[in-house]
Amino acid sequence: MPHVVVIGAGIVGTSLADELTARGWTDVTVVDRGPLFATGGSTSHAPGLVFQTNPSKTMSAFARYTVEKFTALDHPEGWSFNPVGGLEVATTPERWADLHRKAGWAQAWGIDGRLLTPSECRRLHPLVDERRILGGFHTPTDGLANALRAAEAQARRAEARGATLRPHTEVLGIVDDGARVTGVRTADGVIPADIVVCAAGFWGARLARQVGLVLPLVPMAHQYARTGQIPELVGRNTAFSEAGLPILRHQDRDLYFREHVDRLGIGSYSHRPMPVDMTTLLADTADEAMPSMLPFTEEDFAPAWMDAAELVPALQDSKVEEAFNGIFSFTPDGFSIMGEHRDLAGFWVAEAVWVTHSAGVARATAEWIVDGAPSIDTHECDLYRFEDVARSPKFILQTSSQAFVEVYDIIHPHQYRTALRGLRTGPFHARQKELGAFFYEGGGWERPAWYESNAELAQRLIDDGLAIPARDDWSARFWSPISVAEARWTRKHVAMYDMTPLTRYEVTGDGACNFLQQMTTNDVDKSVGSVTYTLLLDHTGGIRSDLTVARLAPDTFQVGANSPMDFDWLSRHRPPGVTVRDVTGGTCCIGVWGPLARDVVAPLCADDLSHEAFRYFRTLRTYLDAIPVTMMRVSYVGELGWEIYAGAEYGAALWDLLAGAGASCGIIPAGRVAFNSLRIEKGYRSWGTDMTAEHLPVAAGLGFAVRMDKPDFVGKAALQAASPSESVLRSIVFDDPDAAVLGKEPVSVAGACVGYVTSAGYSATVGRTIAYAWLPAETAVGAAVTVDYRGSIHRATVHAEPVVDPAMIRIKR
Ligand code: FAD
Ligand code: THG
Repeated sequence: MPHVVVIGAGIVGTSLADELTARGWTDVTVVDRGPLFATGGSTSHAPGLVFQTNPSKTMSAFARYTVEKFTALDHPEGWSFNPVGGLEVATTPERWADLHRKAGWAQAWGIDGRLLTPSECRRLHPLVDERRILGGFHTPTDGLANALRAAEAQARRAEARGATLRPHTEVLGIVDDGARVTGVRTADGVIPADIVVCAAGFWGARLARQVGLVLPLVPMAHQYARTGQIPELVGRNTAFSEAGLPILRHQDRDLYFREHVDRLGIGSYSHRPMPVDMTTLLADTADEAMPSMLPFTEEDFAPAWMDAAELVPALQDSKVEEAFNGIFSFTPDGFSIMGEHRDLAGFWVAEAVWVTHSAGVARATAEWIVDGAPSIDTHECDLYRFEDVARSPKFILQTSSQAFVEVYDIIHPHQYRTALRGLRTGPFHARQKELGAFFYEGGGWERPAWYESNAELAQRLIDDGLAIPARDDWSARFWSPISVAEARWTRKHVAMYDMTPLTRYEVTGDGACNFLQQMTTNDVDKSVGSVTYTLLLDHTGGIRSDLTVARLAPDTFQVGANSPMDFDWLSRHRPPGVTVRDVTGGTCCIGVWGPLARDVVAPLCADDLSHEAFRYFRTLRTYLDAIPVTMMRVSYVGELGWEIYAGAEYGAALWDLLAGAGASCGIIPAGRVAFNSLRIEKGYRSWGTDMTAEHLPVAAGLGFAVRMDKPDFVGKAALQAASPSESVLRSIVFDDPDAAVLGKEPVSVAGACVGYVTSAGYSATVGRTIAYAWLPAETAVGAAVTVDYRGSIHRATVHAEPVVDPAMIRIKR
């Protein structure tokens, strides 16, 4: 049995010890630098509010499991979870609208919740001044965790199964044999280990750096205050129950509240970000019992107190009695960090985890370690989700600070980062700026969403009858009617799309073909010049990504991928002699698509680009005019045309060449909003949004990319053993031309929630919004569904796929 050392006896480390030993891995040692269980880490004084509803399905599932697990824990001193319920109130129309969106997430992810009137809120929480609020969102299964008891109960259970707890044992270093961890070094010597899990809370980044890992987390101070006695609370609670009123969030003022018997605890995120420098913190507090507690900075709390007293008038006669600035981890995107070190086998991390998600993260980590993969999708938390650009100290600090500022803000699903922009620009950037591109950010890249230069064209099309949906304020953000015109023009004429940010790798070497055959589901061992659409599966058959694999030479492949996690997955499995190189940065790509694409490109090329000579899903190295390019006849927008790749140094010339040659055909540049709507019309999925590792290929509508007759590939055995999935990904088309959805909305049949939307786009071709939704497998084409979009109920109909061009006439001509 492998020996596991868990670093950290906070809520994460103890929960992990419990989950590992429950799976029979009982040779577990949990070490902590502090005493048990008030170790001095963040868990020691977390007030333990558990609000389960989260835009992320995975984070909500983590929280649901925490509630379920803590509820069932046994601790001699009392409850580990007190289900007082959760109440979030709105004091602005924007927040009230957003609580409707939140109610939608709750419904979609299976959390009980209801919107309440102001007086219903007051009945539930009599301290709230109902005149200040527009309404509230109540979740009866939310509540309070007693994190210290939960940690102790889980640790003791693990101990009873054979685990060892070692307080006052600081890990000073990680010991390895060059390839694998072999133990951890402490003042008392080395504790041998086959697996080491870093669950060291905000110490984690420092520890991981010793083994060459960058953990993008920032220890950040956050204010928590307890009031003196509040007369209105006297007699309501016992010392045992501590609380009976729902935990309360006043997100418009970055505040939360809980009861401590006859006092209130108030947490505030309304202050400036206070990142903590670990070098000085640990030097200053090394001898202290609670390094995670900094002195209270009263001046930061003063405005929060005024805001708190406005919502809760009972505070007006009270004051802060004890308070501190507590430290815990923030990450650039608010998600936890989970996974195994790629270059040092056996070194795992479970970091930046709230009490709320702790049991869920611990379970998924234990499954990952013991079974090889977590049972739910964890890609949002993956250790290798960060692009290089996102791993500099400056980037990590700025974006994590921003995440702190925005922790309770209303975040639009298409909202992009504003800090540290302009770091990754392709060779077309200057041209795009001249054309009035509206830039957003993705993967660190500046990406055009649409071009103002097309405004006149849009007006002309509208005058000629192109319908533009009437969008509400929310769905109109990060969207423009111009994108409808760009999409229409692509289907009628021709457009050029900047595909530079599409992640691509060069896979080379003697064993390259065998390697890709082994890693992916489709047959990629075809002739030089072939392109294959294929999937990466994990060992359970779940979809890790979808790729295009182009064979440029017998031992040279270009792989079109989705994220740094694909690079990670391929690199982990790469045999000696095969090289996987990310070539995204040094190259560029333009997609030229539309019925006139051949008219634009063929005159520039000495090779024959006719349909017969250059077939669909083929690739060719050639020249356009004098520019060396690799052309691929592939189209994510579902039109005739090519992805045209070149070295970045040729980019400016390539753009000008295509724009010039296309002028007589009316070529326009088009952006990502049009691109997204076209790919949804065509039935193409976007990995990470439409499908994840939680889904099997057939359920996601991707069975066609799996060759079960291929000798062997990762995930094949699991697919053979799999029973049919209960849900399938379907296209739905909205009845009302003005109806818009943005993703993650609950979908109901006959009034009962049966699924959720993944992605959506307004289709210029059919004049309606089309969305993907996970629905019960038995849902038939033609079935009527409803979608709850921020409280508005939109009707839609399940449509056969793809909605546009099922016969492939547009592409294969
Ligand atoms: P920790 O509890 O910090 O545990 C890490 C452990 O690792 C520590 O015990 C430390 O001593 C040990 N360690 C570190 N380095 C070493 C080493 N080299 N060798 C040995 N041991 C080591 N979350 C919620 O969900 N809801 C809330 O309402 C909430 N409110 C909060 C309020 C405050 C004021 C604070 C500070 C945090 C709050 N949090 C809340 C966040 C939550 O407390 C943390 O996210 C969570 O406790 C982190 O747990 P952990 O086990 O990862 O870390
Ligand atoms: N271009 C390239 N690589 C990529 C993408 C791309 N890799 C990542 C991502 N996008 C992959 N997604 C898709 C989805 C669908 C298609 C291509 C890439 C596609 N599908 C055809 C279909 O379903 O009809 C495939 C048909 C076939 O198997 O022959 O074209 O945009 N380079």
